[in-house]
Amino acid sequence: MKIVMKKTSLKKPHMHLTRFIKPVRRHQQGVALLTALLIVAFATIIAVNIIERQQYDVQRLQNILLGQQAYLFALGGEAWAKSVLFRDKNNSNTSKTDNLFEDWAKPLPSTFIEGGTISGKINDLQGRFNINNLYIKDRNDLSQINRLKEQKALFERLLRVLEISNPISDAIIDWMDTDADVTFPRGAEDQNYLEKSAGYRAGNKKISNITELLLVEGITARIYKKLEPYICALPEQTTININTAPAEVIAALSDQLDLEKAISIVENRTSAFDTVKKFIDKTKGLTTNKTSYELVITPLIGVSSRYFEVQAYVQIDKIRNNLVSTLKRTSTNGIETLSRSPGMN
Ligand SMILES: [Ca+2]
Ligand SMILES: [Ca+2]
Repeated sequence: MKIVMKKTSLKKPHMHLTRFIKPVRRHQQGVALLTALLIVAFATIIAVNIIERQQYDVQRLQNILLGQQAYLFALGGEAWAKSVLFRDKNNSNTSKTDNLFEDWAKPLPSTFIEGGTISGKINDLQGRFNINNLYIKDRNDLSQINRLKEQKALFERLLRVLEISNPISDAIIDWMDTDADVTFPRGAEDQNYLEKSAGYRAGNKKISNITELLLVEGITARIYKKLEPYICALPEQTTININTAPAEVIAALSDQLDLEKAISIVENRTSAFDTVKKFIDKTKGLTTNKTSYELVITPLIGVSSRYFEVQAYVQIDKIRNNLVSTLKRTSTNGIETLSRSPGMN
């Protein structure tokens, strides 16, 4: 028996399927290509972001390193100042007085350093009024009361010279004294400060940085700006060095002086006064009552200084570092750093 296999044709339906499948596959391939392109595009965007971020991080790191380098150079400037002041005090020709003809008073001109420049200068802080001279520890101590009276009168004369009409001295005294009793008539204590929208209390201790004065009742930014070049905040009572004080401070030393007379004193300061007496002898001709002039001015002045300020300016690339340091001469003629702060330029 012959089995006849019936030929079945698969060709026809297969061809039909192919015709059907081909457009679908092309469509899928198109989608896959688009997806791949999108992934590449996204990956590129992410990669670009990462690179940009890395570049930003690298730049930031570079700036931090340059900033640290600039700060170290500024500390070098401070060390330079210390060595100049040390030499001054340990040389018999320059140790007796501190005056503007000495080496320390000559600014350090802009000098090249690796990658930039450094410049700096030393200012005598005792050429200014020390705001902590208005600090009184014990109001029962007559000598402290008398000293405060003299210093308050000096400060109020300085306010007049600077044309500051707000009576702010009582509020400064109250800010620093340890009690909470309001000084008559213009004082201010805790109750004045607690009433403010962001209330705070009086410092009730010596001022460590003159910017603190901006918290004191009656001291506006305008008043502070006028006062700032002529005041300092030192940890102990100090006299004013008549060899370095500007005319405004000299004018405030006595009621019998004024800015015009003080300018002539400063302009004629062609060499150092090595004693307070020599300064008084030279200037008393400008006054009407020589005895009272001498009496008032003697406890207020001196011819040398223990406190100095160093300003160091460093520029490396686009990075700038300004450092202001307060230096103190120790009793053994050494120099120590009392404080450091970023300076303005
Ligand atoms: Ca000196
Ligand atoms: Ca007080």
